[in-house]
Amino acid sequence: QNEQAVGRLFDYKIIGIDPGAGIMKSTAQAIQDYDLEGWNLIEGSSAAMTATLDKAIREEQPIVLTGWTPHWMFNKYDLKYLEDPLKTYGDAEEIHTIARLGLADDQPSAYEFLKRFHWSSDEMGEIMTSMQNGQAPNKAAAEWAAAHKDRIEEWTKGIQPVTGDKLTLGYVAWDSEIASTHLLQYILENKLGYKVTALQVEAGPMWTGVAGGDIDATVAVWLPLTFADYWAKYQDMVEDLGANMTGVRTGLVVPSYVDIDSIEDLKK
Ligand code: PBE
Repeated sequence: QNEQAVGRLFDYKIIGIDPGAGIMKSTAQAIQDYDLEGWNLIEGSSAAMTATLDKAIREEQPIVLTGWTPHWMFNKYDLKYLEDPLKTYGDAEEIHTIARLGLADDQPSAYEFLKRFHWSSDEMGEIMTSMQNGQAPNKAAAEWAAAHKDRIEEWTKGIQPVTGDKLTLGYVAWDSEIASTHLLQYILENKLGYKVTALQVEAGPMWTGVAGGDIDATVAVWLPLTFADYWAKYQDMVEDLGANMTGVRTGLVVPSYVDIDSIEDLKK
């Protein structure tokens, strides 16, 4: 490979997350679409990726990684999305809530609450930032709930509480979904009387869990693009309760000091 090539600066590596994530699939597609010959997409986890990012930034090294918004990393570091002229990462995405078939009949209170639940990326960002500052997810969620009683009231008003019924929420350990799932757990337990298991799984088992009925619901479904494959496969086996957040985004991200603006530039 050419000594001057841009890819060399980055060691031909895109730092990714868990292999089941939709963004890993979009990024494999981006490598094809943008003809990024010789580039490797590195698998890992959200936590490993942000640790690698932190180190690169401290050393002011070039790095390119899979990124999504909302995410605390955009508050903590000076980062930018690379332009995506081929729209491999689609346009704005939404985060949907899906439930297992039959939840509406079996657990109408949880179902109604999940259907109503809809918030903004700024609101989610407050929980993520508190987690990032070292607060445990359940504590961060409880604090957020205490500070936003009006929102909790909107989401739960008139819903009949239950007495200790069990409910399982599935999620993947992406920072955004850790935040949302723990908030839901908090509200379902403290306002609606459920006993909630927040089950951390990989993306594939999250979908098969809801489709098979072992998981009651998840708030971690990025559509239309990020989870297009899983959606195509499982849409008839789950119920879509609609978007819980709109205007979210995925793509490739670099620190602002990296002198590149578009995914196309990676090929140079
Ligand atoms: N994400 C965050 C996920 C969905 C939530 C963008 C990393 C993904 O499947 O890629």
